[in-house]
Amino acid sequence: MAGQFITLEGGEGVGKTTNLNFIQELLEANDISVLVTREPGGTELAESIRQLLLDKEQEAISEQTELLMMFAARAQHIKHVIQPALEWGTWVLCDRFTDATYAYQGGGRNMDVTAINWLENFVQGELRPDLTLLLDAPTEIGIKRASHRGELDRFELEKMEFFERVRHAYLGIAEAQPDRVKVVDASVDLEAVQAQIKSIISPLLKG
Ligand code: T5A
Repeated sequence: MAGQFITLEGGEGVGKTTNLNFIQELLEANDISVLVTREPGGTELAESIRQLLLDKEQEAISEQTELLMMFAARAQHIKHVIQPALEWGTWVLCDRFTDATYAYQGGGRNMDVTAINWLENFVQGELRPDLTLLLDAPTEIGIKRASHRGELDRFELEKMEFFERVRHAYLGIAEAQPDRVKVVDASVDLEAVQAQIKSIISPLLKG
């Protein structure tokens, strides 16, 4: 049986990485083999692209370049990591995927969504996540949490309005695709966030 493809999404610092570990433990406790990965990244080449994308010290990256770099990294990641794992029956838990492109490049940067849609079909074929957890919190909360971790990257230096557009775009995706995208209130304490996540994941474990 093919593995399930689960993605975690949300604005900066909402707690994706923290909760990814929690979900991994939940699945492994149920004898499910899980591969944890992230975007942009997940292969050596894609991680190099990630470094370029997050680096704030280099020449300015145009919006088109940024979009193509996201999908170049994704193409590599799908071909060499995600697809083989799913075919093998391993579940894939991914920190961000194409919803992030719709939210950041589409929402944040106001890029044409038809271009993103074309690239999604070109790079992914029919591959889409089976389940997406959208960790949602007011923008200020996420930025505050992220800034406690140290130096900010190229995206984290964007203005507040940018992150508001990102959040709005994410919530729009969740509204349009309620079967796939489940919204988790990430503004509450970690224990309460994880209780919500557990109630979403548990039915999958029974299946
Ligand atoms: N990007 C990515 C695009 O523009 N387009 C794309 O297509 C893709 C795939 C990648 C950047 O690339 C952009 C988006 C991003 O800007 P990233 O590292 O994936 O960067 O994204 P970040 O949001 O920067 O990831 P972070 O690691 O910063 O945030 P997380 O993972 O959401 O947050 P986490 O778990 O590290 O938690 C942050 C802090 O908050 C605490 C944690 O302990 C930690 O200290 N915390 C809580 N505190 C209180 N209550 C809770 N409920 C808490 N949950 C976590």
